Amino acid sequence: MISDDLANRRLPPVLADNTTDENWTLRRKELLELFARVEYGFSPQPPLSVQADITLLEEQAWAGKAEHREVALKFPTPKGEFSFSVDLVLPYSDKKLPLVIYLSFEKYPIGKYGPIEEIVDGGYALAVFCYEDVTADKNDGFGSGLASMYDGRNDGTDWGKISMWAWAASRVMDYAQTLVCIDKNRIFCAGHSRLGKTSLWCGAQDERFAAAVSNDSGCSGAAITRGKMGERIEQISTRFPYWFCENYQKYRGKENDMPFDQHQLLALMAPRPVYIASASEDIWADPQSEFLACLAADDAYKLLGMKGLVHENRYPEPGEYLHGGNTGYHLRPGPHFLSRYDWQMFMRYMDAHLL
Ligand code: GTR
Repeated sequence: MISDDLANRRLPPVLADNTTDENWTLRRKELLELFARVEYGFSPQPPLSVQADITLLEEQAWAGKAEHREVALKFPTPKGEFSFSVDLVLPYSDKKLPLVIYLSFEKYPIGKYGPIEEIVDGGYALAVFCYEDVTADKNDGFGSGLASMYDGRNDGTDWGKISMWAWAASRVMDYAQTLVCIDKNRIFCAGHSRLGKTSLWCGAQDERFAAAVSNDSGCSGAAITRGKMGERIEQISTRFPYWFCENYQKYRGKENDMPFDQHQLLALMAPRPVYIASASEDIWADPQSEFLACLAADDAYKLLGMKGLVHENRYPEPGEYLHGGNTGYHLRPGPHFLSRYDWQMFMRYMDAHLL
């Protein structure tokens, strides 16, 4: 029984004793602060302005169905101007477009993880950047890109690279706010694996995102850490210490002592929708722990009089999807990957929930 499995994880509660629907924003603030302090690190204030210079314009992109625009996003930092490249694909339409801000492993046209023609045919605009254009995915002493533009690393709460990539996605959001063809109420972020972790942290912090999607994000992403199979804090913080703030190291082998767990990260999206995708063979990420996190996040939605995950009292079968509530979920058959099927599911869910 999944309800028993969930109880056995002994999770810290989403709601404090005194949380009501009226003061949910206070609890939200408290949890956000907690995640910044102990896991991902605090991000700087947004820049005062973001400027976008168009560096390439293709009017007949993707079978003539969309405009492709490459822009250099520029903004001031403590050590001068920083810039990274963003690609926009804007389907031709007389209606305002929903937009996905996609955090990508690859540069445009984003290869095997990015079925752009399907996204265009689905009626979604796309804004995409390659995460390593922001800062390298390396333990480089925070010496590359955006990381090198901010001073001093003095304490355990300084931002890790997940926070940096998430912060960059918010700069793309700044730019998206200026685009007349975009429906500002239907912008969501999405990412796979380490960038699925990033997408959740981005959506949690920046309420301009109407929803967040995480694909196969596992450890330190959508999966509950307590009782998790596959990757644990010990492993992730040894291989990728720089993804997190220094404080996260304290919880190696001490998951049960954490004052938080990842279901609370999902709950930070409430009342906005959150979508979690798992893959049945992705043992390292642990689909069951991702599913239980969705379930455990329900308290926030229920508090607000909304449905969280609409489900039965059992684990989903491969190929099943749960799209009835404000937490969406699917379990794709197969390994760790971001497939066309996953994208189709995201769009189908967003069509129904981003109104
Ligand atoms: C793995 C890492 C996972 C996941 C994955 C990925 O090596 O252990 O947490 O993020 O990389 O991003 O592909």
